[in-house]
Amino acid sequence: MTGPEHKGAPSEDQERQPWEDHSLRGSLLFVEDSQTSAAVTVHYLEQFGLQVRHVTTAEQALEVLGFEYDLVLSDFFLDGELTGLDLVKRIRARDDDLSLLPVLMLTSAEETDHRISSLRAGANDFIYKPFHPEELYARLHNLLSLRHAYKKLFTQKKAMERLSVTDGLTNLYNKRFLSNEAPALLAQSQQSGGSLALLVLDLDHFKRINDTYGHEQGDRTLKAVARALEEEFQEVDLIARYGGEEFVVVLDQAGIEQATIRADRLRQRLSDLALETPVTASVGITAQHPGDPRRNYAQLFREADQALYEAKHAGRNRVAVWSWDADRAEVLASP
Ligand code: GH3
Ligand code: MG
Ligand code: MG
Ligand code: MG
Repeated sequence: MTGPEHKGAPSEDQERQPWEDHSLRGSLLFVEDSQTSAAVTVHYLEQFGLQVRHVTTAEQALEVLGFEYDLVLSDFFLDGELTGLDLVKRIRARDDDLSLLPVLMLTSAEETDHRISSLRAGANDFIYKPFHPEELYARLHNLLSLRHAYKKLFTQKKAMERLSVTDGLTNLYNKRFLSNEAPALLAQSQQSGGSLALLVLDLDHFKRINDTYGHEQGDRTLKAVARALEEEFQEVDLIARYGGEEFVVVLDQAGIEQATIRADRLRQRLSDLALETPVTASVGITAQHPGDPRRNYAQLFREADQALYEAKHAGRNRVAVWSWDADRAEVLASP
């Protein structure tokens, strides 16, 4: 397949060329208004092993641009209002990670100004038309290698970020995340005039489970409790394992009555778990009401913790609620 714009195209009886071995990986958005030039280029790109989406204008390219692409290959002059240069500028101006997509520009050898302006606008590289397929292959290979390395690092970074905020045993958020996030949630809730409730939960006589059935059974119990928490508080963004057998739930948009009902349902859920080693929990609750910005997160936490202490003291397996009026916790009727 030969064309006026392409040098070095292989003929039927020639040996396979190195660029024909389908060794490139990736998905490419190809912007070219000339149909003949596009047909030849797409042929090569597919031989390289790439998945290709071909459009003829920058406008279309911007419309379909998405995270599935690894690279944009664009002609400089295009049908439509926008040029390849405009396309680069718009990609680089995005406020998401698509702004980092590699762009390879197709220009003619005489278009020095366009080449310079494209590079200055953020194009990563350019290639002259007519191009030799091996040169196109080499330039794409370089850009895609960097792209794949970047994506791998990005995935690893995300995994590390996730690990740094979660608890390894239960997969719930950890104390560090809670300490950063809960005050922010409280501030947001205060600004928007909403309510927010805080639950602190501690398993009862958990040490006995470890002592009697072993640490591994204790771990399985902790995981089962974590799943029960996730099921009861499905819509909640912040459920954390605060310590060994202590958990915290931040209930956004909930007042004290609602939080109390939910806590009692959770208690019920735990007793319904039918675990090899049954477990109960004591829960302390407090809440921030709209128009009551007096208490900060640390104060709320102290109140919930004090309520938890009262629940333990009153015999465990129960819920206690902080009362502002009495300035102490009130234990709900025993189960
Ligand atoms: P109380 O009702 O007063 O809360 O009694 P408790 O036995 O639950 O309280 P205590 O704080 O004395 O014991 C908590 C136990 O939780 C002690 C510790 O061995 C256990 N624990 C903490 N983290 C883990 C863990 O990751 N796995 C297991 N299996 N046990 C843990
Ligand atoms: Mg063109
Ligand atoms: Mg404890
Ligand atoms: Mg305990």
